[in-house]
Amino acid sequence: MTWKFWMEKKHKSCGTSSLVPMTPKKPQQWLQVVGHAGSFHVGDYGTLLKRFCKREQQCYLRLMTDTLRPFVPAYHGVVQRDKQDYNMMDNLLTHFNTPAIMDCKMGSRTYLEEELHTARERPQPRNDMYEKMVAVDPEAPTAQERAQQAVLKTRYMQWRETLSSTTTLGFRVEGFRKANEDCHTNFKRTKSREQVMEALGGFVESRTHIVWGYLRQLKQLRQVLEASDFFRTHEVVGSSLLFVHDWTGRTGVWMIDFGKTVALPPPLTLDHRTPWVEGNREDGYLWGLDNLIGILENILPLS
Ligand code: I3P
Repeated sequence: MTWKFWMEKKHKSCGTSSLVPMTPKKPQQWLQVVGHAGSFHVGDYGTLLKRFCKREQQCYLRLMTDTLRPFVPAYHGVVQRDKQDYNMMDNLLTHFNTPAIMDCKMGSRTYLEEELHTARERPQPRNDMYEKMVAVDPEAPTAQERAQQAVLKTRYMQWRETLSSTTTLGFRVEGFRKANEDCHTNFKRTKSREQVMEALGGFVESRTHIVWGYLRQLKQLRQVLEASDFFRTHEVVGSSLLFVHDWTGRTGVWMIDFGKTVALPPPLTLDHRTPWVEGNREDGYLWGLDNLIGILENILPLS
């Protein structure tokens, strides 16, 4: 589940949680980039409520005891609002002043192997995805898809992957919003290294110290990922890196969106760099992170 830009003032959350951070109570905002609108609410005490997903909850529970903990929003349990369950986590924007945010979807694949099996066993072509496809490229559907006016989700996801940099670089820019500006989400065709560099450059606006800040944090993250038990034992698909900075020069990078992150059957583990072939469950996450770091380094002026 990724994000779409929206902004919301603080709401009163109902339900309870055993762990509430003791940050001062002040009006909060949340900015969402691309994805399922209505999935988020701003909670009290610097928290964010995200529509409940069991798989995501399981990941957060495990991540809270993993070395990756500093790189994910702190998880505070399940709360209910208007009869809907939500996972409650830290609002990552709380400590920023009019932040700029960017969402990069990580990995060389954006659908789970199990989604591929389901699509074969019980194919359910979707009209909404057909419409999204022809809106970008009227020539993309096959004759059969055109006749059905529908495409399978896995086919749509694969098409999105090859149209963007997901297949060739192992990550893609989903969208960003600079401080006090409209959102930029027109990156479906941002594919080449040069195009991606231009998109990232547009987000950081030649602010070298911001790029240095992100690079330092991404390299720390890579080191921690390479040693993390959680990461070694999970297929991480459709997960994003959230980049946040503000005019004070503060930067932050966090892993978010674990709705399609799945524990592997022991003793299977992944290195997250080996190319995916069906059955090996590899997701290309670290390969994508290597490329992202390399491209950000190229944005810096030669010294
Ligand atoms: C959506 C995007 C989301 C995916 C969603 C797609 O396409 O790939 O990641 O949700 O599937 O529609 P787009 O970015 O082109 O709008 P999941 O990652 O949760 O599968 P959905 O429509 O089934 O929610």
